[in-house]
Parts: sequence; C-alpha cells; structure tokens
Amino acid sequence: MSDVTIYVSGVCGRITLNRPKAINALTLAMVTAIQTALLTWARDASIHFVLVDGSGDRGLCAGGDIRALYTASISGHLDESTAFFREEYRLNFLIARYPKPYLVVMDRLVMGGGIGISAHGSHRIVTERSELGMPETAIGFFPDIGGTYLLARAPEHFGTYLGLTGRRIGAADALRCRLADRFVASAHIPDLIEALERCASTDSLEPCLQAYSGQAPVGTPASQGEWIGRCFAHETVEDILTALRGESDPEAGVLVAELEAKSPTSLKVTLLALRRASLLPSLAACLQQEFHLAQALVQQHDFKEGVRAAIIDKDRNPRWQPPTLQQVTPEAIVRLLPATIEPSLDLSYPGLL
Ligand code: QUE
Repeated sequence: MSDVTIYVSGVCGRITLNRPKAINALTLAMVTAIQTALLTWARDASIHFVLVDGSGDRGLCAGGDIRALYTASISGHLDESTAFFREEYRLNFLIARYPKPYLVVMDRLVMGGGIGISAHGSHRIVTERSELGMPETAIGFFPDIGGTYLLARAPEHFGTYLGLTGRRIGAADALRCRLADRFVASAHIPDLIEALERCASTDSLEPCLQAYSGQAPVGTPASQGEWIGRCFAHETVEDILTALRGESDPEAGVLVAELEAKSPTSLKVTLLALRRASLLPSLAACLQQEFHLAQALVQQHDFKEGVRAAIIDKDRNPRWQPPTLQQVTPEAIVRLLPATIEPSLDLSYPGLL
C-alpha cells in the first residue's frame, strides 16, 4: 500500500494522503508521487482540476518526515535531507503555479509541510475543526515550505506571530491570514467531495463549492486584539518580548513564556528570514532563501535536540545551544543566512513552468 492514494474520478484528479498513523506526515516518496501525478494531469486534457484530502481522523497533514530528516542529520547523510527539501519545495512551487484548479480540504491538523501542500493551492477549504500552524521554532527549525512567503504576506504582522510562536489558528484566522479561501462545515465535507468528484467541468466548481460554503465561527480572542500586530512589528526578538511584557492583556504573558521555550537561534533566524521574505519579489525567491537556510539548520545542534525532545524521546525538554537570545550572535545568524543567497534550487518544470 502506498502512503498516497492517487486516482481519477471523471474530470477530477484525486489525491488522498494515506499515512494516518503519522497524521499523513509527508515522506519523500509521497512528495514524489504527488509531483508525478500533478505533472501527468497538467498535460492531460481530460483532467480539469485536482482535489486533495487526507485519510484518518486527525488531520490533513502534520508536516514533513521530521524523523527521516533527523536520522539523516545525526548520521551525516546531508544529501538525503537536501533531496527531501528540494523535492518538497519544488512541489510547493508547482502547486502555487499549477495551471488547473487545485482544491484542498484543510480539515483538522494542517502543520508545516501540510501547509506547503495546501496553502499554495487555488481553492483552500477550512472547517470548524481546522487547526493550522507552523510549529518549527519548537524543533530548532523555521517556517519553510514557502512559509516565509505566506507568513510575510499575512496582514498586520500576524504571520510573524504565527511563525515565531508556532501557535495554531482556526478557520476564521486562516481566512484572515489568506492561508484559506472558503469555509465548509465538516459535516458537509463528505457530500462536497462526492459532488466535486461528479463535477463535469471547472464551470461547475464555483456553484458546487458555493452550495456547501458557510460562515466561519469567530477567531480566537488573541487574533482580535490589535496588540499582536503592535508587538510583532518589531525588528528583533528581544524587542518583541519587551513589547509583549508591556501589554496588559494576560495572553501577552502567555506568549512570552511560549517564546522563551523555543530555540533562541530559530527565533532570531526566523524573524530575519520573514523580514527578508517581505522584501523578496516572489515565492521562488523565498524558496531559494529557505532552501539555503533549511540545509544549514538541519546540521545545527538545535534541530537534532529539538526533534529529539519533541518527537524521538518526547520529553519536551530541549536543551538549546546557545540557551539564551543574548548568546545568539549576529555572526551566527549571518552564517546561517547570508545577505545574498545563491539560487541553487531548480524550480523549472520543462514544458510546463
Ligand atoms: C514541528 C514540526 C513537526 C512536528 C512537530 C513540531 C512536523 C511533523 C510532526 C509529526 C507529528 C506527528 C507524527 C509525525 C510527525 O511533528 O513537521 O510523524 O506522527 O511532521 O513541533 O515541524
């Protein structure tokens, strides 16, 4: 059995992530299988659109195959992690530029690499059970998969808040951050999928989606307050923490504690990558920066320690090195993310993109 189910239903190319025991976390084989299907369907005139969902009852996708990246990192097989990032980011770019409608059901958990195979799509559906997040600063990594592009373009510095804290958001906030387009109540999702699989052309997509769409329940209280945008607008992590400590909302104090538990190096390099991404002209340019940073970070202590604490030993007690923001030098950050990035990721698809 493959970890991704691929078939055709009428004019619809269907992809179902099928690794439910790992919340459909993306392996290299899954990434490659999705890429191959999308390329085949892009050239096949009998396929009019693509519909993606996930099997199991925990979520669309928990992220990338962090366990495999960890194993590659501790055994020094950097070619394996490089191959994974290359194919994953190429897939993210292919989805963003896909010439046919790419519909995706972002039900329940959608994190990290799961955001990468959904938020770049053209028709992104969330439900009242959706939980979207970019939790990588908790494992000594950063919001990749085009995350720096997406988060840097979310309104009112809400993307900086998401990328640094790793907080999950529901449907209303996902719509507001432009990570999703449409709300459908989870009770209607099976009927919607069945109806979409019966659509005869792209002309019937909008009416079909419209028939099942509804109003998202209101967002979290935190997302309503303007203080988030005020605090996360600062240019250094230290200044963000100082601003949060000066806020009266008790939720700000909770965020301080959460940020203090993340990898200090991850926080600093993530903030810099997000600020640079806001100045970069395209998703392609952001992916080039991410490809450089991902290869540098997987070799670092904090990635190995972060994955160990969160996923391998599950003791939730990472010992970051250096342990404080003050001890992360500007030189260490520049070594990870130099001012100019040599484009080394091939994002071309001959004959298509
Ligand atoms: C950060 C991440 C991931 C994570 C936890 C983080 C991630 C990922 C998983 C994950 C979750 C459940 C599984 C699994 C992997 O957790 O990318 O195999 O069963 O895939 O803090 O980026």
